[in-house]
Amino acid sequence: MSGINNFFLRKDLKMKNKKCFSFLKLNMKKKLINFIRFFLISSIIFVSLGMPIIIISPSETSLQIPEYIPLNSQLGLNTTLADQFNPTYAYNNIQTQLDFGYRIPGTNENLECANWINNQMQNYSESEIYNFTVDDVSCRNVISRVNPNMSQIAVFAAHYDSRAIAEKDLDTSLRDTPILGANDGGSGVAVLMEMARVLAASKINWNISFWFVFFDAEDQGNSGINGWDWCEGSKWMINEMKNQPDVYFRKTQSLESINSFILLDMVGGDNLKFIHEIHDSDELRQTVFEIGHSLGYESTFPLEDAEHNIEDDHVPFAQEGIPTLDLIIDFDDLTCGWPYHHTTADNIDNISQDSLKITGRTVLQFIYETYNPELDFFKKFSSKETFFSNPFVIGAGILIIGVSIAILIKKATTMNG
Ligand code: 1BN
Ligand code: ZN
Repeated sequence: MSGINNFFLRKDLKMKNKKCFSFLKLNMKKKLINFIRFFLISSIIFVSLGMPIIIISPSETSLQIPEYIPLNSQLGLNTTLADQFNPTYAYNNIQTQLDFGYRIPGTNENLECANWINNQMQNYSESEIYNFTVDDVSCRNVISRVNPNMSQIAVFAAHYDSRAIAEKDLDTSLRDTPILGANDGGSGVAVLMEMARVLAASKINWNISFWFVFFDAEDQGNSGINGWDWCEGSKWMINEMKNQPDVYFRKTQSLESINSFILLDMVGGDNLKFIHEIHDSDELRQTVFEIGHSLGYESTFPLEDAEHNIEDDHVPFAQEGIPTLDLIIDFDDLTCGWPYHHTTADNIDNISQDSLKITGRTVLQFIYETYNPELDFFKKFSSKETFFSNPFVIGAGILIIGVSIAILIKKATTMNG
């Protein structure tokens, strides 16, 4: 009896074990299906989060190559926008800045220069000063908006501060003295002011806003002022634009409204040759450089060249996905034709009106060809920001991979146990 009982008991136990085992199997199967489901859904979310970035960023969105229309038909003038750029006016704008003296952040000379830029620009635009501090030193950026209320914005920028030390001067006894910054700072400001004059006089019904931005505190990194970094003014501005957009942008505008950002830095030296900067939009560079070629300035705008990495005022904007272009020379190459970078020889004697003209004419021609109001769409330039360099996408990717690994580890340990 007990033998029979035992037999049935064992059979019962076997049945129970079998049931339990198949239940476990079913459970694991379910878990596996759930895991695959989770993985697929996460992947779909991951890809669809990135999709808008892929869709928005490439250039194909609204490509329209404008046909050149002589401006006299729009302006009633026998000239083009580029032809109206007066290099002597630009040259005089440099001289006026130098007349203020050294425009080191926090000095009266710097303040007077900012006020002069702001007052001059009020003749052509709505111009405002934005105060900020770096280590308790008062600094200020200037933004001048031509045609300010449009939903798209083209930004043209330069820095107006001059460096506190001439650390590369051949005369070592002068390396602690400040530089005048005729080219390094002054030239970009001067060309922008002359461009603004031309644009305001054009009376074209632009349907884009033009911003002329004059940064303070760009040129004090590497012990220019102790403890300061390069580009303090532009870093401060981009943070403020993100934290307090209403202070900067008009209705319908945001950071995404910026169609292009072109920085002019050291555009007034002899033998002008602009570099290819690594943070820049290849497309924006190609567009501007080809226009330079079409105007006959082939050596200034080389279509093929090695890439350089310069931490200039455009970088904080490029890092936000804005298409940027830094028009700057290879200042470290002493054979480049302008060997006066961060020396006391960065003065008016080493400024070329021809280089100011080449830069001003090319950028004005870019404006005309890209933002001509007769175009249905403005070209959308791709930026260097890519899908996989977007912090949001990187974060989502890390999260998914982390959760997947955690689930796999948990699975492996429960299976072993
Ligand atoms: C450009 C002109 N810069 C300064 N004067 C920016 C810069 C940043 C230069 C880092 C060298 C290194
Ligand atoms: Zn400099």
